Amino acid sequence: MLTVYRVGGAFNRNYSFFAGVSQNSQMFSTHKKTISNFLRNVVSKRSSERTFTVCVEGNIGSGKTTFLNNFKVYKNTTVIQEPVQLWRNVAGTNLLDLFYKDPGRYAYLFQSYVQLTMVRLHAMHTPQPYKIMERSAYSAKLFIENMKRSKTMQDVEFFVVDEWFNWSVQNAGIHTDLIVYLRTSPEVVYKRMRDRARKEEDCISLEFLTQLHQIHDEWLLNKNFSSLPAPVIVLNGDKSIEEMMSEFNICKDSIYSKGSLHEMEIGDAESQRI
Ligand code: TTP
Ligand code: MG
Repeated sequence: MLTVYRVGGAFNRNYSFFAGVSQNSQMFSTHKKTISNFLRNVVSKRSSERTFTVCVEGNIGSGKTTFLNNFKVYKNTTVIQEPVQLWRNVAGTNLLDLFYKDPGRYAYLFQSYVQLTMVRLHAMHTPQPYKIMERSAYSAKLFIENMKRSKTMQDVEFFVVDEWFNWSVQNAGIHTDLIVYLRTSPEVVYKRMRDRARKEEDCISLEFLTQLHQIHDEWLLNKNFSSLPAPVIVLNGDKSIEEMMSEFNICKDSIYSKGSLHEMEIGDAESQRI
């Protein structure tokens, strides 16, 4: 059964910490405690029952795969990268490529498959106590919402994929304990995407990335898109790979030490946050 954590008042107060709103020292110290307590609560409650699942979300090119790679050295953790390779070879067909070449024709088919592969990864039994995933079935929903808004997908196609999504959430053992949102600016991810040059993504425009950015923000920052399945940590994904290491360390420590963040680490990182 799905356990839904809603982000309540306590975590909303934390958000100002993550957003880097300037704090006086007293407030800052209160936030440190709140975050520690909050994460300790969430992590210990979930990990005592079953695998603790963290989903890393963010725009195309926000650095999700790189962020996940850092977890690979930990033997108590299963790292599940997004199955882009599967989408590129569906019974010998590159569905990702077909989708970008003819979105009107292939969006529904592509998103159906994306959703199936994501649900399978959620449902996959992993022996380790921690499971870190690139994206989730939830964020695949952001893409279909964007396709509906841009009329790439017909309303009825959206309806069917969305029904599958709703059914899966209720019945397919999908759960998330914590979401890490690598929040980026569209211009930064546009440049990264051009630099990495994944061939199927040649046609992606800055406008498209801006739409996806907005919808990620609606969901994970403004919390007015659809209900959140778990608490959210927002990190500044615009930073360089080297700078992201300090962000990673905070996440890692708070997850593995069941939420007990060390004061020094929080203090160090605060000034760098968005
Ligand atoms: P992302 O899921 O954003 O993965 P990424 O590897 O590009 O991100 P990062 O650099 O942060 O690791 O996108 C993979 C591709 O799949 C991209 O072209 C967008 C597309 N996609 C959809 O079209 N629909 C979906 O539902 C999802 C999840 C991805
Ligand atoms: Mg990736």
